[in-house]
Amino acid sequence: GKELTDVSNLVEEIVGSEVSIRGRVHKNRLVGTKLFVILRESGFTVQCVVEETRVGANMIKFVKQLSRESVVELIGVVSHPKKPLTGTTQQKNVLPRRSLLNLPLVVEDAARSESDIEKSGKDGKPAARVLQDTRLNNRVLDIRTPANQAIFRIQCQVQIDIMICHYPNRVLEIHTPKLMAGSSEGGSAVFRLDYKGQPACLAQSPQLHKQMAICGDMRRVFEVGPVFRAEDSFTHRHLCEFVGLDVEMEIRMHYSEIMDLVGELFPFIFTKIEERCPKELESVKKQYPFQSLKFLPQTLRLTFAEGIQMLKEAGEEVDPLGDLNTESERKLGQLVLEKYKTEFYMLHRYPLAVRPFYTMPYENDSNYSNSFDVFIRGEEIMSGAQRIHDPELLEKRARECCIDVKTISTYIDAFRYGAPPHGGFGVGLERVVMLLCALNNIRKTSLFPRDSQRLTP
Ligand code: ATP
Ligand code: AMO
Repeated sequence: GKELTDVSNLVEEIVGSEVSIRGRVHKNRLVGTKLFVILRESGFTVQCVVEETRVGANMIKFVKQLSRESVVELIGVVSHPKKPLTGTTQQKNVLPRRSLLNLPLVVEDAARSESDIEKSGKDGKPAARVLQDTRLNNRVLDIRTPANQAIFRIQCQVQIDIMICHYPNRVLEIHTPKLMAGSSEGGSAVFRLDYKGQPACLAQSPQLHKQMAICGDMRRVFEVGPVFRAEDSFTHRHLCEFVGLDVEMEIRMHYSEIMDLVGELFPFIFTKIEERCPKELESVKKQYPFQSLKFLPQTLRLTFAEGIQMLKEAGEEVDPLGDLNTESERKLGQLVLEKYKTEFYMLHRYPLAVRPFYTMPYENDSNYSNSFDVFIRGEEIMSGAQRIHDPELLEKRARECCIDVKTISTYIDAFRYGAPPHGGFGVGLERVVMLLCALNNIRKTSLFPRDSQRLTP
């Protein structure tokens, strides 16, 4: 058969030519003897005008009874509409030919989709009010909406851009085990399981193994992979399984080298997304309006103490050696935006007490540490730090943090044969996309989300 043309490619240049398209029946309306079928493909829509004089009465009868969401394939001529169209993304008509209007490939249970997901607003876009749970229960149908098609294209582009940055810089992509003998980030949020009679955990992070790769002289490594956290509570930004983007690297002089990398990587990603995904950003904005992210070419870096000072001056009560709660983080995000005109910044030199055991204490004041968090629109997307590379100190810190040292003895041993100074960071992909598009819930950026209540679909 004829090669398929994407609906998004039905543009001015091909008016008058014959195309073959495949899509879903988005809407189906009979006016006189003409059927107006809006066909949707990957979030783009086009009007197909099915005329009895061209296709015959039987075909009209057949097309009329097609349920919404059925997949059809047809061949027709692209033409200009008489009046500007309002209900479609493409300003073109397709006029199907009699002999080549194919039978539907699949007829879906459209009744369900119609009642649950596609209760359309006026211009044919799905109502935003449909409950999140209903959407997630019917995720396959939900993914078909233009905004969701766009979200996952943006997510893919973020990942591509990270790869583009890493590969030429000789950062090695690695794959670490997800089945572990012990936890790496602290005990409570870990999934425990039985590993053929041995107690085991699902990896809470590639942390221990990415550091061991550095001990194995791999110099600079990164990993993109699943991360498991047995989060108890149900929040807008915590999943029980998410995609972690992790980096670990040798440090030459100072842990700021890690922040330099982050400071370059993210402005690059933000710029590339705007360049490569303009249609997708538009699509998301149409469904969930948001302002483009404000960021500086030179990423802003504040110390934790400076952040605390700003919050205090604004009348907030904060513990200078404690962690910031979600509200304080948001508030600081606002203050930073007002003062520095950026919604992307780093906060570093956190109090040691609130960081994981492997974090390097600050050499001049052991109340603090060589660590940082990174924020988009006042919410955390990343944690990073220099790591302890002295095995005695590492073991001491693990004990102080109540880690069962037996379960990580092979990790601590890795440092006994000489280890270079090093550090790295971990980012959550779903959080980056959620905050880039200012979405209110991380479930919107997870294809099949897993949270404290959801294990299906
Ligand atoms: P991570 O745990 O990965 O460092 P996070 O975003 O979960 O990242 P935390 O450092 O755990 O951040 O916590 C920061 C703040 O977020 C906490 O002080 C708390 O207010 C809030 N928070 C964290 N986890 C939860 C949760 N499961 N439920 C509700 N609030 C939480
Ligand atoms: P941390 O625990 O801060 O650090 O996790 C790093 C980043 O992962 C994301 N994230 C989550 N995303 C969705 N749901 C969750 N439950 C969740 N928990 C965390 C966040 C967070 O900033 N080993 C260190 C990283 C390092 O130092 O290299 C770590 O795991 O975006």
